[in-house]
Amino acid sequence: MRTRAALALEAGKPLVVTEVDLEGPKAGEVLIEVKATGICHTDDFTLSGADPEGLFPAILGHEGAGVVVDVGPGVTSVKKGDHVIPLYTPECRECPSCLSRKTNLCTAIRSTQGQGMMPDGTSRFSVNGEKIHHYMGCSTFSNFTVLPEIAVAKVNPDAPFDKICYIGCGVTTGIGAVINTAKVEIGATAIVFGLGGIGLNVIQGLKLAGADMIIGVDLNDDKKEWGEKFGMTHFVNPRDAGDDIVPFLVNMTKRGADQIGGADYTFDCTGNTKVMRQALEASHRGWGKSVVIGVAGAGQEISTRPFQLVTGRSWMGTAFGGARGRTDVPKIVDWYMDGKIQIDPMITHLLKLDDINKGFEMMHSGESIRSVVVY
Ligand code: NAD
Ligand code: AHE
Ligand code: ZN
Repeated sequence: MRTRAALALEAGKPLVVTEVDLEGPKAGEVLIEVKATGICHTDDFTLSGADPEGLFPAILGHEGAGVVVDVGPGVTSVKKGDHVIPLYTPECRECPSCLSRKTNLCTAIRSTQGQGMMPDGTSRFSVNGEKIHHYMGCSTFSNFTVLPEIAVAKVNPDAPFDKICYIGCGVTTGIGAVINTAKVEIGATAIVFGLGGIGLNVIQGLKLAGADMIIGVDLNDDKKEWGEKFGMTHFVNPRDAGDDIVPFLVNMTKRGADQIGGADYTFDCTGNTKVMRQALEASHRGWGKSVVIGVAGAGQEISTRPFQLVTGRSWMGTAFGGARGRTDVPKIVDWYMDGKIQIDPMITHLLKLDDINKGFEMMHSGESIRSVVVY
């Protein structure tokens, strides 16, 4: 079949909206009509050329929602007409990682996914016979796409596509980082670095978990109002914090008889390795947990004095908020439908596929929180 898609032809160049050829689903695969897709900073990261796994030409996009329109042989868990969210972290429930119950990082199809292929090592997308790579196993910047059945979560059919697509990455990553990865408790103190599409969901997760002091840090003062909407109690612009933001934040979080500062939990949602270090060092001596969420480019490394870890801080990371997609994503959709979490205010712009490059521009300028393309 033919479908419209935004093609990433080469690094650093705008996407090109065009018709592409799409083969139907093979064994164990499903064909999805994508109804809406968010634009995440990770799409921009890969398009920029900084992603060591980035492949071109490709169809990017990994934050979608849609309907199953066809299934390949042997598919049993979903059927035509089901509403689904594509999962860049699948859940096969059979691999050693899934069975370990210690991680959400299913390994069933990770190697072919990283090569921009379906599990059989081929691509379903092409233009004039030339292969186009899949991206993160999802390629939601195409009106129709093919995914393995283990990489789709069946969700409540009443849920609006243009909102729940955000659960395909940003919402789940932010809230999951708090609940699944950091396991934040009632009364905790926390610092969130970077108040974009992910950081605001970390704040929303901290509020849900019952954190007391929630400090947001961003270079953009407009993010103060945004953070406060979701439960942030204090805002710091690093430019107003003197030469080193770490002692500033440690001082802000001083409490107890010994007056040792530092937050119980810190989260990097910037992808900046210097900020990751600040986040670790602004966590509390003895028990602080610092969670890396941001993704950094090829060749970038994090560093700190080992003393920071010797004195009891833990440096951890999370992908997709530690969520097991087929199990957890339907529940998060229900939380949204039950009014337990907010999504609507964070979706600041709805775009047509033809205008997808505007979504990237508004992400760069800080004008948008999430832009969503509606097909
Ligand atoms: P975004 O562009 O919406 O937000 C980034 C925010 O960080 C902006 O508000 C920006 O002003 C702020 N910022 C940038 N540099 C800063 C600095 N030095 N100090 C303080 N604030 C700074 O991006 P997003 O969609 O929220 O994504 C954030 C990061 O998370 C990206 O690196 C993205 O690739 C990554 N990500 C990771 C996962 C995962 O599973 N680990 C999932 C989604 C996104
Ligand atoms: N390809 C990059 C890493 C990118 C990365 O870490 N991606 C996250 C999801 S970001 C969603 O917006 C992820 O799921 N990581 C786990 C995995 O298996 O990729 C690189 O640096 O090579
Ligand atoms: Zn993402």
